[in-house]
Amino acid sequence: MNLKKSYKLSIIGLNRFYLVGICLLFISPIACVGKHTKESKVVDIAKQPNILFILTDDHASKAISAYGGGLNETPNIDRLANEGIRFDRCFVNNSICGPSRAAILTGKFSHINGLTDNGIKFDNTQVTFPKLLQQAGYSTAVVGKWHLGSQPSGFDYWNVLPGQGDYYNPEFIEMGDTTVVKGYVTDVITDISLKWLKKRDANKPFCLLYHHKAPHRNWMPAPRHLNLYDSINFPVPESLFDDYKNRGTAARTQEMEIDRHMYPIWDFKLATLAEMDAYIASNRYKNKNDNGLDSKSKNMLEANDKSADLAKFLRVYEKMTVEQRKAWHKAYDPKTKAYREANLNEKERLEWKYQRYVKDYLRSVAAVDENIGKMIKHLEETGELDNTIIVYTSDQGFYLGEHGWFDKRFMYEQSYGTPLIIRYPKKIKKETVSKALAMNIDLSPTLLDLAGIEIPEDIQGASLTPILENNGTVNSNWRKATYYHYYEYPSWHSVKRHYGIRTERYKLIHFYNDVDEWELYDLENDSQELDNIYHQPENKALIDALKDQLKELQIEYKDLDPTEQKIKFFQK
Ligand code: SGN
Ligand code: CA
Repeated sequence: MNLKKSYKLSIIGLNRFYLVGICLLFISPIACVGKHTKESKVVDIAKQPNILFILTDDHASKAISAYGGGLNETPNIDRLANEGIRFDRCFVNNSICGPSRAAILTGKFSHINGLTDNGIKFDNTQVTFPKLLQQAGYSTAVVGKWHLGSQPSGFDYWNVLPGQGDYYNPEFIEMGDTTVVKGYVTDVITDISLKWLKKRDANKPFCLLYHHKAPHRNWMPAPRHLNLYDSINFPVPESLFDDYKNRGTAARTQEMEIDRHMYPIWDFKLATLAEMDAYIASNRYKNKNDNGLDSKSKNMLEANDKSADLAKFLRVYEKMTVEQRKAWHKAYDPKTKAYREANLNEKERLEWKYQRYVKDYLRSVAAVDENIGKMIKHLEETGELDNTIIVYTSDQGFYLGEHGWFDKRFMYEQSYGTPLIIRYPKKIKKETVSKALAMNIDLSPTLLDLAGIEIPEDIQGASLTPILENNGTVNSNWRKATYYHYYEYPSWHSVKRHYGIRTERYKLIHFYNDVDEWELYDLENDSQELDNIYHQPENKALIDALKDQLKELQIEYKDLDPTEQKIKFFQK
C-alpha cells in the first residue's frame, strides 16, 4: 500500500466530507445532536432544581436489581428507577475512570478534553457543568472519589479521596488539607455529604457530586456486610469459561481473567489472621508498598509473586483497626479454610473464585445502596426530594465473570454500557424506561438544560431532556449510533487500543496500534458478543456502511489523528 497516496486520498476524502457536512448541517441527524441550546432567557436561579449527582466506580448494571440482573437487591437505587427513568442503553466514551469522569464533567470526548487515559492530569481550567452551575448561582460541592490528578475546580466545597482512595479509614483531602477519617469509605462519603447539605447556603439551589469509591477493586465490604450472601451460590455467566474462539488478538491477550490475573490475597482475601500476623512480624514486606505499582512490582504480581500481592494488601490492612481486622478474619478465615481443604479441580476452582469475587463486589454495592437510602431520606425530610434531580450512574460498567473477566476497558457491552437512572418527577413520569442510545457526554448538557442554563456550543453530548419529557422515546433527530475510543495501552490489564461504533443492532470495533484487527458483532443474534462476523464475505456491504457511519462520527466529533495508524483506518 502506497501510504503517501492513501494519505492524499484521505485528505481529499475528508475535505469532501467537511463540505458535505457543512451543507448538511441543518438536516444531518448527527449534526442535530449536540447542538441543542436554549435561547438566552433570564432564569431565577433560586427557583431552579437541586442536583444530586451520584457516581459509583465500576458499577455494572447487572448488579442493580432495577436492571433485572438477577443477582442482588438494591431497593434504594430501584426506587430512583421506579420513580423516574432507567436508560437501558447508556454508553461511555472511554471505559476507564479518569477519561469517563472528564467526559461527564465537560460533555466532551477524551481527545477534546485531553484526558485520554488514567495517567493524565485533568486540565481543570476547562469549562465543566459544575463550574457553569456555580457561576449561575448554584452552591456546588464534590465529595468522594475524584481521581483526576488535578485539584477540583468549580466547587464551593470539595472533600475527595486521594487517587483511588481506601475502603477502611480512608484519607480525605478537604479543600487541600489531608486527614484520615475513621470508618468505612461509603459511609464516610455519605456523612460528609449530609453534613455539607445541612450547612450549605439554603438560599441557593445545590449541585452535589456524591462520588463513591465502591464497588472498585479490591471490593472490601463494610464490617456489617462481611457475611452477606454466604449461603447463596450466584449463577455463573454462560461465558465464564470463554475460550476466545472467533475473537481477535485483543481478547486473547488481555490480562483481566478472574482465573489467571486476580491476586490471592488482594483480591480473594486468602490470608488468615495467623498468616497476616506472621507476615507483619517478619517485617519482610514493608518496603514493597505499591500504591500505584511500578512496572517491576506489576510484573511480580503478574508472575503471581506472593510478596507483591501481600504488600498491596498490607498497605490497606495496616490501616484497619484491631476490631475491624477481627471482624474481617471472623468472616473470611472459616471460608478460606474450607476452600483450602476442599482440594478443588481446575473448573471448580474458577467457580469458587467467581463466587468469592462476585460476593465481595455485591457486598460493596450493598453499602452504596444503603447510603443512597440515607440521602433520599434526608431529601424527603427536608422537603427537597421532588425539587432535586437525582442522577445515578457509574464511570463505566464492569465484567462480573462474562468472558471469564473482571475489569472494564473493552467496547463489549458489559463495560461499554453504564447504568443511568434519573429521578425528577417534575419532568419525568414514574417507571419510564428508555432504549435511546445515550452517552455519558450527555449528562453535562442535560443537567445544564434542566437548570435553565445555556449549553455551550462546543459541548459534544446532547441534552436528554426531550427524552425525559417524552416518556423515554426519541425523536427522529436523535443519534443513530454511539462512538467509542479507548487508549490506555500498554498498561494495566493489557487491553489494546481500539475505537468503534455501536448502532441499534451492530457493533464494529477496530483494534489498532500494535495490531490492525476489526471485529463486527450482531447484537440481535449474538448479544454475548462471542462471534466476530467481520470476516464473513456476506457482511461486506454492511461493513462498508458501518465504516462510512463511523467515519462520519469521527468527523462530527473531530477525532482525527494524522498518524499513519489513523490514516489507515480511513481506508476500507
Ligand atoms: C487499579 C486496579 C485496576 C484498575 C485500575 C483502573 N488495580 O489500578 O484493576 O483497572 O485501578 O481503575 S488495583 O489492584 O490497584 O485495584 S479505574 O476505575 O480507576 O479506572
Ligand atoms: Ca472506574
